[in-house]
Amino acid sequence: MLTRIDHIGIVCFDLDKTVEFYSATYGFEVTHLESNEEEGIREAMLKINETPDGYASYLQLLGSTRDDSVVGKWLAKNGEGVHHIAFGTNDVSGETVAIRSKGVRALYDEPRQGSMGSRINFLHPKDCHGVLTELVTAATPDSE
Ligand code: CMX
Ligand code: CO
Repeated sequence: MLTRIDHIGIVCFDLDKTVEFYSATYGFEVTHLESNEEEGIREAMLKINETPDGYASYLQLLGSTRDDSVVGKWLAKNGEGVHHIAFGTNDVSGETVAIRSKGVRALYDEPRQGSMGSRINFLHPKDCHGVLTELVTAATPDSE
């Protein structure tokens, strides 16, 4: 079962300036910062609210450290803006199998490591009416 919006992924040209915008304009606070050199991504997680399933919803602000990263390529083609939506579940593997059986392509055979120790997979945007969709099992309830 998918039980929350885990996060909205937003790609930005300048991560620090965008964090400042979300903080100054809306009062959202960064609860986690992470870099993934392999993926060429820097990210900030801003917690929006706790959710009834014991976890939380976030904005995931994504910056690129390399032009050839997924985020770098997206920026070159589309500029900054909303990049993906992520749904939370207790069982990313089981959900991926169930959704794949409905004819939706998952990008990875097995879940991979996501931010804050989560396990994640992605559903192809072309099979989801134009929305890149991520499935997330968080590491611990309301982890920060
Ligand atoms: N949302 C909607 N559509 C998208 C998309 C997105 N984020 N990214 C690509 N597309 C569409 C493009 O518009 C394009 O459509 P057209 O052929 O009609 O023009 C098509 O998909 C192919 O796009 P592309 O630019 O050639 O991109 P790629 O196929 O190389 O990559 C994807 C697309 C989804 C496979 C790639 O973005 C990917 O592997 N994503 C998963 C990893 C990821 O997004 N990491 C960053 C976030 C990390 C995190 O959340 O933790
Ligand atoms: Co994400």
